[in-house]
Amino acid sequence: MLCTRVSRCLAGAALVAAAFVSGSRDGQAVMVATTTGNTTAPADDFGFANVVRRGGMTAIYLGDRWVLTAAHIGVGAITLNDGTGATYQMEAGSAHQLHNPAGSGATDLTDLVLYRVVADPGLPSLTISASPLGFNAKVFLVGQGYDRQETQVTWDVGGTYPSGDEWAWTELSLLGDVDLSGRVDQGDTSRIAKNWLQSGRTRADGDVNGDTVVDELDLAIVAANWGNEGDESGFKPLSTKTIRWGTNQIDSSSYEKVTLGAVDILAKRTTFDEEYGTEYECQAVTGDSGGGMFYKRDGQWELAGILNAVAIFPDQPNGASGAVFGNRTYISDLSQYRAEIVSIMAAAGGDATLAAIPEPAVLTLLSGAAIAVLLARWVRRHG
Ligand SMILES: [Ca+2]
Ligand SMILES: [Ca+2]
Ligand SMILES: [Ca+2]
Repeated sequence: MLCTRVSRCLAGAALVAAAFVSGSRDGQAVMVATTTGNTTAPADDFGFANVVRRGGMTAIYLGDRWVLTAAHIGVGAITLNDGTGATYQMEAGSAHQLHNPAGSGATDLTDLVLYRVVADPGLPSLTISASPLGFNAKVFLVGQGYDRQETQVTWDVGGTYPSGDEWAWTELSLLGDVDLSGRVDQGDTSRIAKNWLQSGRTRADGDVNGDTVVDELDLAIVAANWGNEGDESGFKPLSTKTIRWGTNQIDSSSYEKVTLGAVDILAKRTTFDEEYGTEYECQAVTGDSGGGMFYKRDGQWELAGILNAVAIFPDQPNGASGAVFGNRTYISDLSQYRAEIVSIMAAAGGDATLAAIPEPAVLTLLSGAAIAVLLARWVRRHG
């Protein structure tokens, strides 16, 4: 049921291909609910170094000088995420926008582009998934999206919430919610009463203001926020970006055809879950376009997808630059595109004679570039 509504909303809503310009383009990451880390390869490395910067967005280095990214962010030089800032220019005329498979009922072209860089960055080659991921498959998502603020935010949402598309968001203070029930209420005053005038206490004991003493100052904060109960919660972005990985699970069994402006993608979907999330539950945000989805099948890491789009709530604060629980990430299912990728790469032949000649980063050329961001809105099923 929900799938139907989402698909309809994605198709019917005005998908925004916005010119997104920011003064800071020096890095970007998926937002992870449980950490602001994950900016280096995990112990079981899926291929973190192959995730590179493409302007203010992300691309994946496949091997043999080939790069794969989202078509809507455009082709061009890539910059490695290894601290050297080594940049590799695109080989002129090497770009191929990929096609949806015949018979898929989708548009001819899709939101993926494959191209070559002029020199070998010396990174390993990736394996592209030959078969789709199943429901609940645990995946790693990685990209150069906005960093998040440290503290989780809760909003009261009015307007037509929870249906319709005119939502009015008001940030709430749940400071007095010392028992973390999601509401400032009697559970919190009970804790305060139990520890009344005690010192050496923590927030969980009722010390709301952090002076370690439970007293009328804490009670006053609880009173001021009494009854506050959030409708939605999530994270606001910082202005900085970093390549970061997170985890999630596929929550669609087959691929979905998702329309992004003029093209369709055959996509897998993840949802940013507050409860029952994975260890590093994550959501793609602005800057993650072109990032990768990695999956370990029978002990072998695969590149299973490319991050293309997100679905966010109506009038969501910070748009696609923030992450609210319930948001979704749409990821091209590369098993649908593998045959074309492999045929293009094979036709060009390998090139072992090119030495690795990294050029210095030219960050000034990248800053201020117009970058398309695809936004999708959907209306959440309630209850
Ligand atoms: Ca409470
Ligand atoms: Ca106190
Ligand atoms: Ca999830």
